[in-house]
Amino acid sequence: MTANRRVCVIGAGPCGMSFLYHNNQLKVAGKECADVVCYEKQSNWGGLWNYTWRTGTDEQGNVCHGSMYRDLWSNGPKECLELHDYTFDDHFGKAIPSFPPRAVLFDYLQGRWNKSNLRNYITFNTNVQRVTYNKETDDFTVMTKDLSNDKDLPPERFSHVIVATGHFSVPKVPSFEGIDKFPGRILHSHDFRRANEFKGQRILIVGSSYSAEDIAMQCRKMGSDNVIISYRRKPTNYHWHNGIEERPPLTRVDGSTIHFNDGTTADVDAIILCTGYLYNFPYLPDSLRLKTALELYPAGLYKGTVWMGDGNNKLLYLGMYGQYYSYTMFNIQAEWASAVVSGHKQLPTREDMESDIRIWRRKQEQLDGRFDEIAFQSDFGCDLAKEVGCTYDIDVRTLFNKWENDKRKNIWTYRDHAYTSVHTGKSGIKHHTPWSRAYDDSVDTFVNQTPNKY
Ligand code: FAD
Ligand code: NA7
Repeated sequence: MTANRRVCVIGAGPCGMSFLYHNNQLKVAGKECADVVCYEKQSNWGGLWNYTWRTGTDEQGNVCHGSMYRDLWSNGPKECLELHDYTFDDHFGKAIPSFPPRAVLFDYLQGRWNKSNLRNYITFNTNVQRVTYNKETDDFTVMTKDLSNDKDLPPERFSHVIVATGHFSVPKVPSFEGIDKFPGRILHSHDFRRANEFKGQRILIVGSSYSAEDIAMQCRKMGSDNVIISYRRKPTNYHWHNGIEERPPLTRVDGSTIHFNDGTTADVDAIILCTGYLYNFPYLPDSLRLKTALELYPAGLYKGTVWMGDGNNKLLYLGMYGQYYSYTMFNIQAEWASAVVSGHKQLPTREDMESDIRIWRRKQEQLDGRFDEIAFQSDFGCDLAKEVGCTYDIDVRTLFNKWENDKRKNIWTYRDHAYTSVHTGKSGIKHHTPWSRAYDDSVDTFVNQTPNKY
């Protein structure tokens, strides 16, 4: 039963797919649901999890979406992103270790999507070029392009638009004095594809967040000579050893010599800018466009979702926060969004929505460090869960706290720990090879626990 709602979902990554999943669940249950079309510019679903070797532009000459690299393993325990209605045991039929490689997580996601035949809702190789809100008719016009045939398609009208195009694809690239004369390779983490390329080299990593710590370890693991991580405002404060060290902000580059603001210098062969990403929605006009830095609760979105600018509450964003929680948060947010879109959940008055945003953003201002941030995002997830009358436990802050503590104890071994699923009560098994010596990231080697091939 469709509820006279025609919804355009932009992007078939984990967020867009979560929306398709929940709308389909309503349909299967015989409840009112929306008529949904999802446009995906790539030829497959999965968003960032759909690995590409390409950098720069894709096969059609558009900005390459992918930012993941070979040998990328989950940076959080799988038990923190496990879906209650489709556990890892359900998918693989057996216990697996807690920190899977990218391909294993992609396989898991696809299992749930295939089970509900969600591919049917997606129009692939189709780029959303422009979205406009029509005040008179209170709906949206969406302009798309068939990328395979280089052809603009006729405009389509929709009652709602769901923005699910991610925010880790357009690199934020700062400049530094003298960097233009640096003789070695300079790249942003968005274009990092394989650490082997940097074997035997001395590497400078700029930035101190997730990409910085993981790419530093990847490079050392694959044989880089040594790695320096240079922070701007906050050091990672992990106990770096084994060829990785942390230094303060870099002040200038002089040939291959890097100068840091404590007066020290270092000679390096390559610079990897792990300096984060820009939110980028080139298909949205200013009145519909979220403009923010990376935050846990960006301004202008009720429940992190409903756009408070133009669009009469019918433009919704998914996944636009900094992400401790990922799949489970996308899932609950999409469940909430599909309830709103299909009319099962009414929005409060505008004043109440604004006041709710203010409360969350005030709480966000008080946060001090990662444990606080984990608690904040857990509360946000629980709030959405309460809104949709969710009966399972979405709150895995205890697991996230353990994870953060494991990293603080030893950053090199945090991926070797096992965690217990809140849904099955079972623990992940120990992997046959410690992460620092595991060179084969294939599904077969990981899931079937066959020993290292290399
Ligand atoms: P995306 O995955 O980015 O998907 C967005 C989709 O929108 C893409 O398919 C894209 O092609 C499509 N699209 C974009 N523009 C258009 C357009 N104009 N028209 C049509 N389609 C369009 N999360 C974890 O949980 N664990 C991890 O270990 C982890 N590691 C990460 C490592 C890296 C290097 C990065 C960058 C992120 C990592 N993440 C990780 C976080 C990741 O952001 C989420 O897991 C997830 O991919 C976000 O899903 P999304 O749907 O919001 O966005
Ligand atoms: P993040 O988390 O946005 O981090 C960006 C880092 O880059 C952060 O440490 C910033 O320091 C630093 N940064 C930003 N601008 C500069 C300049 N100008 N100079 C020096 N350092 C700078 O991005 P990531 O890529 O690490 O993570 C994004 C996702 O990818 C995440 O979900 C992971 O799972 C993988 P700051 O603290 O702002 O001073």
